[in-house]
Amino acid sequence: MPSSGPDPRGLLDLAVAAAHAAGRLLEARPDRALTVDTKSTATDVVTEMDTAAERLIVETLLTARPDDGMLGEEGGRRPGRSGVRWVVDPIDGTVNYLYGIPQYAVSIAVELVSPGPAAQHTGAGHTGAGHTGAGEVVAGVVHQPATGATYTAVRGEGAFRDGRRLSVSGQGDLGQALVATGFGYAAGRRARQAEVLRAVLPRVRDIRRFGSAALDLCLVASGQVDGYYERGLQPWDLAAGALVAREAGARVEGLHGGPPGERLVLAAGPALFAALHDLLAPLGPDRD
Ligand code: LIP
Repeated sequence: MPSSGPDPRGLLDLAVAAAHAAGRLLEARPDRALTVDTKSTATDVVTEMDTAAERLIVETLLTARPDDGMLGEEGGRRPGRSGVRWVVDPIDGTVNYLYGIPQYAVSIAVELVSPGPAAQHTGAGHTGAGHTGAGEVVAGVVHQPATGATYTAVRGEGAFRDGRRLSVSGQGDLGQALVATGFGYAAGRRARQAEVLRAVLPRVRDIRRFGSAALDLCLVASGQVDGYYERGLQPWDLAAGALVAREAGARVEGLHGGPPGERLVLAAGPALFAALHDLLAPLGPDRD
């Protein structure tokens, strides 16, 4: 990062403040049925609280840094002029939130982008480990409002939960590995993902499907799951949690050395990564 660039630690402090403010809003949900819309399918939902939380996060970030770019899941998108872009998922695990299940998170990552056309890029999709199509993620926070847990990372400076350093598991035996995964919203993709799962399940200790990619990646970072894979993640699901996992010692990649992204995200400690990759690769987990 150019020495003249903004200090990632200061950017992280701002991200944590915005995530905590959104967490307080989300935990103070109204005592009535939430207004719910759908997106890609009838089960891909966005609630009024997703929208309100993103609005609060964007307002907090841009009040402090008005020239920054923004890529938010619920439409908070704008190019920037500062060389800094925020990647925001106001509720990762929206279905869990809707059902009152505490496994949901606020995910905010910040990337440094090269000024010029790339800085205008607001597309989804990762182009490399730590990149989100326009720059490199240098800091991130994943906050679980229901428990208060706050996962943080600055590139090159380790990963933490509530200030305590995290480290991935040393599990190297596939048959003893606890592996998290997730499923898409489209029936055809879910059927394909079930085929992959059918082949994986007998080969590992067990599977966990918690419902939040950002928290799944943080559980890899803390060693509370040994590995994670999922197809269909967007940059806002992935950006902060991938940095936390990598800074805790995980490999976070696609297949065959490719970058993590919508096609597939695979995360595990170095002792397990190759075995989990070689189990998955022939199954075509990156194809519908
Ligand atoms: C969710 C992901 C999760 C995936 C869900 C959903 P959202 O993100 O975090 O890993 O399995 O299908 O995509 O939609 O709650 O922000």
